[in-house]
Amino acid sequence: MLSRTLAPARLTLLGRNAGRCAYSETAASLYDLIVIGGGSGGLACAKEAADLGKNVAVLDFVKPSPIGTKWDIGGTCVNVGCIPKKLMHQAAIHGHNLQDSKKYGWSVPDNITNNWQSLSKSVQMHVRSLNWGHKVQLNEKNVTYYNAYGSFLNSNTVKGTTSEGKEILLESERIVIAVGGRPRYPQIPGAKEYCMTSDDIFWKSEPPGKTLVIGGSYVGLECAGFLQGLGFDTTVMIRSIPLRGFDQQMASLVLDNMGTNGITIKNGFVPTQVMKNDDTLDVEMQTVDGSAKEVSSYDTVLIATGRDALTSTLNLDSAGVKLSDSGKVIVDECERSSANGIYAIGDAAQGRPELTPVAVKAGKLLAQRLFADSDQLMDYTVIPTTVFTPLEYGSVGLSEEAAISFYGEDEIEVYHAFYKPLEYAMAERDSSHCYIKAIAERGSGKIIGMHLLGPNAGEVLQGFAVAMRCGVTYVQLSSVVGIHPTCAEEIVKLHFTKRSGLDPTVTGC
Ligand code: FAD
Ligand code: NA7
Repeated sequence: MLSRTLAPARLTLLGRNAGRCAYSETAASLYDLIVIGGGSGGLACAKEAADLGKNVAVLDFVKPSPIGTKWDIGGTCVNVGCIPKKLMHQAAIHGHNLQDSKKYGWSVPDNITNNWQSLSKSVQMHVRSLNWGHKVQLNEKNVTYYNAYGSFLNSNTVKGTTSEGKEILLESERIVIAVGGRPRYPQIPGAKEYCMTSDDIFWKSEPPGKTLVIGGSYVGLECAGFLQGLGFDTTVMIRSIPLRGFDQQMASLVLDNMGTNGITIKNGFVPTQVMKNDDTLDVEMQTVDGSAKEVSSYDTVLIATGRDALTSTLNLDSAGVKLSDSGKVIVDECERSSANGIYAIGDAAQGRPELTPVAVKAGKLLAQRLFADSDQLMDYTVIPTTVFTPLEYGSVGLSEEAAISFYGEDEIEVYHAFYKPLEYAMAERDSSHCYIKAIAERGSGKIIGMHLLGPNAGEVLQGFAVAMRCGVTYVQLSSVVGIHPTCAEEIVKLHFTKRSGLDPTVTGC
């Protein structure tokens, strides 16, 4: 058992529980569970443990970004990730639909424009309502919330430090690290001084104007997509391949579609310097092999070159927690770190898909294993996700490349189709990138990967992910009657194989 006989040098208690500021003692507060990080995973774990009757503390603290953006409880997803991103994506879709609506008989002016101030204000208000909702929920569940930065003193003592430098000590036999990550900056002059990241863009009050997005992955392509959709001249700089880790045929269709939508793609370039020039930013860039250099001016430069787990300031050595080379907490299948009683979930844990529902589920299951005699582990396989580019790309299971390398080309069958969404037909929208691919094991027919590029891909693919978890085969998939006229029905109608070499373009109804 833990003792309460620590001798903290200076303790000011900061907890807010059930609306009360409750403390002014000199001993550490004892909890059944301490969670460091009040984001997707940490809050889910804390609330589940509280529902199981446990005495839980959550520490959440946001250090401002290099250009000073800060936000409240809820973590990346709520404040600077999924939620504001999806809302801005939705705003861009509204613009597109307004243009289409003329074909549907609506009178719409030719030059419709988006008001960034108004959009960002609405987005920020929604985010603040979620911050408030999280605080209310913690309150209702009697979870003690500390707006304090947590670090370890030893394997069962955490020190919380507030923005005013006040300190508190907390003790528990069980501590969960759920600190997430923050954007990584390239080591070039001007990056931190003049550029912004996804931590800033949603909180920017002035319109971004002509924007360069650096980075060809998930975050970079999504941000570039909504910025262009909102009417800003947008360029994406990609140093090697787009959407590393995703199916590369799908990734190149995503990129082609973005190019068709008017986004400039600078392939094979890296930035070397960002300089301030009156009101604009001059970006010096060169090809990856250094053979060509150029300088271009932008109003905003948005860096999306990856994220680092926030583990370096947790004083993990004092607790015996080991990190991987990439700075993430090494965990086993039970989310246990190398230190007894210390666990890690979400983006800060090694080898976990960096997705909100993954962190949430892992957090809930961990609390159930710790406090409700559950032995259910988190299953990190067959996790669906969607990249919210202008044309959404939903994916679950293996990419074609991964399926080939795992099974061999002769052992898989790829069913595919180019299709035309009905809503595109009347609006005369380009549908040349609307494409579906289902990859099956050739022997059993079991579907091992599904990829959809089209409107509402996230909504469509969720149900198919359920089928995949149940081990659906191609024969079962094709036995289902479609819902007509939808894009989703094209998945159950797939019949052309890549092997056949036939044109997979869907014609007729
Ligand atoms: P976080 O949500 O990052 O929470 C960690 C919290 O801990 C933060 O509040 C942090 O400030 C705090 N903290 C850190 N260190 C300390 C400390 N020492 N003491 C106290 N508090 C600390 N995922 C999806 O599923 N769908 C999407 O559409 C999607 N879009 C995204 C878009 C963007 C732009 C980004 C950046 C991410 C997106 N993600 C998306 C990923 C998703 O946001 C993360 O996977 C998820 O938030 C991870 O949850 P977490 O609990 O591990 O960490
Ligand atoms: P990712 O997925 O790590 O991708 C980073 C991208 O940035 C990728 O295209 C990299 O190219 C590129 N990159 C990395 N360093 C540089 C430099 N120095 N110069 C130019 N380009 C660079 O990060 P994201 O931020 O997109 O997403 C992280 C997670 O957040 C993601 O999993 C989501 O769930 C949310 P490379 O492929 O290495 O050549």
